[in-house]
Amino acid sequence: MHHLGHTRSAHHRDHLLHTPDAFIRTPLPGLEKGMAIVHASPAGGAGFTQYTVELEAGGVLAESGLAGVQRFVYVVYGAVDLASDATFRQLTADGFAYIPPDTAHTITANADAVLQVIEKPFTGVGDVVPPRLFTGNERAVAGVPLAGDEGLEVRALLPADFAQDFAVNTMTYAPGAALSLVEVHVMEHGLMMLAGGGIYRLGEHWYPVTAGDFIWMGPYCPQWFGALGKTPAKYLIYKDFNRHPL
Ligand code: UGY
Ligand code: MN
Repeated sequence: MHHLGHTRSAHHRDHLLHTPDAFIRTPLPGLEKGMAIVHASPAGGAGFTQYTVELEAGGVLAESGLAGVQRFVYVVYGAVDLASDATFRQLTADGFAYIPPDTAHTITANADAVLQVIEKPFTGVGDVVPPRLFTGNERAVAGVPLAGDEGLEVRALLPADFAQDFAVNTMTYAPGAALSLVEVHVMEHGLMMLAGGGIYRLGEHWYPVTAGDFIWMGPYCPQWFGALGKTPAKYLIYKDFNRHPL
């Protein structure tokens, strides 16, 4: 059906709301039998990339070939096999992998699969080296209440370690739960709504959001979320972390 010139997407200097009605699918080097929907990129003001990859059965995502770039992969739907020289792991729904820079690998779908992919150049500090490849599943990560709020659980998918120059968490809001303040911070965010919905405040705008929507928040973008509806709202959220801002 035609959208008659309307979209829920919005693009401002300090934030992007990217909704499925505006998604454009593109090929990418290293991607076979699959398409990418690029959400966040340096072209849009971000210091990282985040994109959705939709794979058919037998589809493969291989390394980007970009030197010094680390990758984080989260399985939104389906299952994939991650293979590198040293590793072979199956990742099922809510499974994830951290892949260090310059690591040849393939991610192969057994059946239709949907991934979130985040890439960031590794920022060294002192003699810190990037972490080794590791995998996990979000369902096995213990939730921690945010600031004592039992209605809002955070699951940290990456270890708290200065080797890690970014963080990826899930945040799960009980119906009616909300951030206790409007956050303003130097870190930027890439956010994919995984379930439920609510209202996201970004800068001076308030947006209804739902599963499948993506948000980029630039540094200092005022941000607040309140969950609406009868089921929990959940999102996957990236931030640059653990490095001096200068
Ligand atoms: O980690 C965060 O900064 C997170 N609380 N931000 C957000 O949910 N918009
Ligand atoms: Mn934040």
